[in-house]
Formats: sequence, C-alpha cells, structure tokens
Amino acid sequence: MMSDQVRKILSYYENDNAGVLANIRRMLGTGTLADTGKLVILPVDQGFEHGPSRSFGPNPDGYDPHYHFELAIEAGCNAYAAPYGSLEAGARTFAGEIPLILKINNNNALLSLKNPGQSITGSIEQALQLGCAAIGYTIYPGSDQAQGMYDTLQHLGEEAKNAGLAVVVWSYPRGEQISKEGETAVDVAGYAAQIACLLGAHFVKVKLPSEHLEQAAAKKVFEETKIPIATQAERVKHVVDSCFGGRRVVIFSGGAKKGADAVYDDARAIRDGGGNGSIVGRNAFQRPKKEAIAMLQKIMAIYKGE
Ligand code: FBP
Repeated sequence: MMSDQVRKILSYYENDNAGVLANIRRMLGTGTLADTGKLVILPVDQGFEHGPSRSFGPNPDGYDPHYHFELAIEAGCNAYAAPYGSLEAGARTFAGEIPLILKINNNNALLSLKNPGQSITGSIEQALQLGCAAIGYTIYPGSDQAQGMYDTLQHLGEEAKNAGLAVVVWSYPRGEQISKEGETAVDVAGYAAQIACLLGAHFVKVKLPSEHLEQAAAKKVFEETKIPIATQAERVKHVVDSCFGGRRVVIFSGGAKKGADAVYDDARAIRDGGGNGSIVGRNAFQRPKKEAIAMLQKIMAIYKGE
C-alpha cells in the first residue's frame, strides 16, 4: 500500500510514464526510510572525482566495489549511486537488492580547470542492462562548459525518461566567475537547484548552502524581501522553494568527512527546512563499516523524527 507521502511526491511528476514513476517509487519504497518520502542515498563516485587514495585510503575496505553495495544494503539506504565500472563489478552478486543509480558523467582531479566539465562515462543502455532505477548526471552551473552540459542532459534525460528511468541531477556551481565561497552561497545554491529542476530532474542534489550571498542582484532581493537565511534550516527551505516550491525531491550532499555531530546537525536542518534527505558518501564509506551503518541509521532516525 502506497503511503500518502509517496503518493503526493509521485503526483508532482505530471508528465512521466509508468516506468519512470515505478522507478521513483522503487527508490522511495526501499530501505529504512521506505514510504516516508525521505531518502538516504550512498554515492560512491569519489574514486573518479578525487582518486582512489583520497577516497578509500581512510578505510581501505572501500577499494572493493562490493563493499559499497553491502554498506548501502546493510545500512538500509534507498539507493546506491556509482559509475559504470563499480556497478558492473557487483552487478550479479547484488542484482535486485537495492535500487541503483548509474552516475553517467564524471570529472577527475588529475586536471584542474577554472571552468570544469565532465565526460560522459555511461549510457542509458548500460543503466537498463544493469537494472538501474535512475541515471545520475552532474552539471556545473557557472562553468563556461555548463551550456554544453545542459545540452547533453537535455538529450540524455529525454532518452532516460523514454526508457522509464528516473533522472537525478547533481548541481554543483563552479567556474571562474564564481568565488570559492560563492560555490555554496545560498543564492547560488537556489539558482543551481532551480536550473536542475528546469532541466527535468526528478531528484536534485546540491551541497548545503552557507549564509553567503554571491550575486549582487540576488543579494539585493534577499535583503529587500527579507528571505530568511540565518539558520541552516532556513537556507534549506530556500533551496526547497527553488525546487518548484517543493514539487521536486531535493537531497543534500555530505561533503568531506567530519565529526558525527556535525553530520547529524546537517540532517536535522535538512529535515526542518523541508528537504527530502541526504546523499552521504565520504562521511559514510570513510568510516569503519559498523560506525558508518550506525551513523546512517541515526540520520534515518532523524528523518523519521525519532
Ligand atoms: P560526498 O558525500 O562524499 O560529498 O559525496 C557527494 C558527491 O556529490 C559525490 O557524488 C562526488 O564525488 C563529490 O561529492 C564531488 O564533490 P566535489 O566535486 O565538490 O569534489
């Protein structure tokens, strides 16, 4: 029986076919948070994005792709997101155990560009063949490569939806006209989330925003209309508002490994601001498995209001 929360979320996607809705339902209906309308997803593409030693050195069990499937399943996550090679490496062993998101583009830290882009590293056919529920695609609003990334997302998103797959967009502002602080500025975060929604994302993933306001024109409006941004929960609410007033699922990423209390504070702010959950990578897989599972379960308990 579908819960009211899930029914409401599915009602937001007014132009999607049954396959897409079934896959969104699969993600919302799996794990400890099944049917709550909240999600905790494990993303492991850091081997590509940051390199293997930076990613898995702190907990060498993570060099084995099977480890991340097990972590996501044992912790009761809603889904596991990773690039093609990692999903392929556990495809048979874990077939049907947890909804998968094929991360379909990636960047690497061996080349540092002021205006970064990503390469296409997977395909819709691969996602279907692996039994995935969704594709995951990163955009870098602010990069001079962003226009091309939007073009590609438009095409791949359309192809994915026609094939019955959901679309998850990682929206990470960066580029030479955005300051380091500006990458997580609350005005920029809202803008990045809005662009992802306008490009047809079902689920949007952004970093938690800071109180900084980057763009003068936006700053003026924040100040004149007194958009509240003093607390993390208020800033989450601004991002939720920017996601079609809550008509799209928005989840927030965990960032570099930090203390457990800070991770729980983030989850409380996401819950109180009306966000749909977390996508926690390094804070999970860089801890020993038992500790990581306990942390993910506590995050889930926070979302359940326990
Ligand atoms: P974390 O929880 O480890 O931050 O993972 C979230 C994530 O989006 C990963 O999917 C990705 O590899 C990483 O952040 C990219 O972060 P950045 O581009 O800022 O280094």
